[in-house]
Amino acid sequence: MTRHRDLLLLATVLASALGLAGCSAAGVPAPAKPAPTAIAGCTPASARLRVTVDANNSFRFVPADVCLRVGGTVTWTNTTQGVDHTSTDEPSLAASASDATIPKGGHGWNLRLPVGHSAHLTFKQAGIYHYFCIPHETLGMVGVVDVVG
Ligand SMILES: [Cu+2]
Repeated sequence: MTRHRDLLLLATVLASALGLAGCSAAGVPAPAKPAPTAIAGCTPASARLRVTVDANNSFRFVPADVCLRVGGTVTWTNTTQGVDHTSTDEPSLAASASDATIPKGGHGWNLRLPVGHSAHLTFKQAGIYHYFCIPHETLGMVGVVDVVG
């Protein structure tokens, strides 16, 4: 009986190892992260109506987390001297699916942010929007807008 259980355990471990090896060898992307979660402490009372996000020289959106009230506006500004950015929430353009999430009823976007330019967007649908910069997504240039009503 004990031996049978040991064999089962061994088989399970082997299957896991083979499964993992098969995934990385075939280049299959890692499973998507869990469903987007709200920004801690983001409530209608704490949410803002106007937020400016800098797209900076360090390939970051600052602030990366925005707690916005329904009907609020986010303005992205390229504050660099020579780096073009985008603000993009378009799943088909994302390297990682978890970097481009759109809540049900919401819309994605793709805003170009050349040096010295700004672009803004008004959010009418509550939910969590993960977005990224097309050329710098894999460097970690990602952000989230949590829209609460
Ligand atoms: Cu960028």
